[in-house]
Amino acid sequence: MSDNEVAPKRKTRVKPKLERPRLYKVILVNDDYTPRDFVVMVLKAIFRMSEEAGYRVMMTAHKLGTSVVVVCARDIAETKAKEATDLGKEAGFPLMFTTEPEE
Ligand code: TYC
Repeated sequence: MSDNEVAPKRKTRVKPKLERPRLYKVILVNDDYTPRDFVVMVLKAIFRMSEEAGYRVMMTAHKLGTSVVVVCARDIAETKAKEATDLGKEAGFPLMFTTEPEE
């Protein structure tokens, strides 16, 4: 385009559509071996839960099989799930935290 030409005006607006990033659930999975106190300790240490909140989440997983611990950004969910699972592994327990996208 030479200097004295004018760029044609757009007829439609270009609006960049930024999808909101999906949130992820960290899920605590029950097992028959990890002591209850240890599960609560991990919930307090990794997820900054109070004793009461940790106990409630632990008992929900104990009774129902799984319990949602927290909902957050994917990278944080995956990092925390791994840190928490690793604490169990280091202590010789099969404690498991998984992640899944929220609906
Ligand atoms: N079921 C375990 C027990 O009876 C306790 C436990 C609860 C383990 C929740 C894991 O995600 C869990 N010792």
